[in-house]
Amino acid sequence: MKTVLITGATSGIGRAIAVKFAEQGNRLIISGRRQNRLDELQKEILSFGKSEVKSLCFDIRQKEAVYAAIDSLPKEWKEIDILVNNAGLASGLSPIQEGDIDDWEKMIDTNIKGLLYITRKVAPLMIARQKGHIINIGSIAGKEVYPKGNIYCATKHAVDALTKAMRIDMLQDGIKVSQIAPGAAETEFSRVRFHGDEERASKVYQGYQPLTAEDIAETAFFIANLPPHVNISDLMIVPTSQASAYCWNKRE
Ligand code: NDP
Ligand code: 8X3
Repeated sequence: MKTVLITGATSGIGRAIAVKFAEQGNRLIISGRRQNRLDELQKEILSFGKSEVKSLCFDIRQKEAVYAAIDSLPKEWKEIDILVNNAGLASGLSPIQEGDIDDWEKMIDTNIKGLLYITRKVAPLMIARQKGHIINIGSIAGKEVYPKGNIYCATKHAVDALTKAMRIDMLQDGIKVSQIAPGAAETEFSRVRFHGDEERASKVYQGYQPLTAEDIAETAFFIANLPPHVNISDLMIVPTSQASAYCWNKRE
């Protein structure tokens, strides 16, 4: 039984990863800001009867809250084997000259700074045990830039760079660091990007079959369960209908 900490487990990809690891009998630490969603997921995981679970409710943008949450874990729960850095969002889709600064700060604070806060707190726990695996959820937007994607793409390019940096810095400590870079997956992602506009969000997934959160959970589980001498450093997963960040085969 491994101890797996997943950020952004209240929805989409993070939730699917939590369910997958719980079904396979791992010990889960789930986190996010929505306590009701954490409660509901905790209940579901416990109903499998295979797993233990703790939930930590915090905003990953708040360094003190992140640190306090990890400090609050009992000693044996601090032996985190796998950290899945998944919490993240896009907010808005505008040309840079018209961008909303609040949207920009939300993305930078969550996708870069939040990921760094929790990594800074958890990595030393792994290093102390000379054991651990960090899986960062990047994006195809961390490999390419598309029209109006500007700041979101920049934050995911930062995740791409930080994944490489973490792997180098923790190489001597035997810590695995991997990135999964998905293309379009149907989750709450577009609803959040378009500030709750359901109609606009649903159009993003029309005319082709997007990835599901479960597709990415399967990938994360595969990466996490390879032999000790094998690390998938970087894995891009896209819908068959998506060839690049802006090249699609869509039915009208
Ligand atoms: P969802 O919106 O469904 O899930 C996002 C998760 O992140 C939620 O659990 C949310 O929890 C959490 N989160 C957001 N902001 C914060 C915060 N400030 N503090 C703590 N948790 C936060 O989207 P996805 O599942 O699609 O996104 C998961 C990751 O996958 C993101 O990093 C995203 O960039 C990436 N990704 C998504 C793709 C897609 O097409 N869907 C493709 C490529 C990458 P809560 O609101 O409860 O805090
Ligand atoms: C999410 C995928 O293409 O909307 O990272 O940026 S995309």
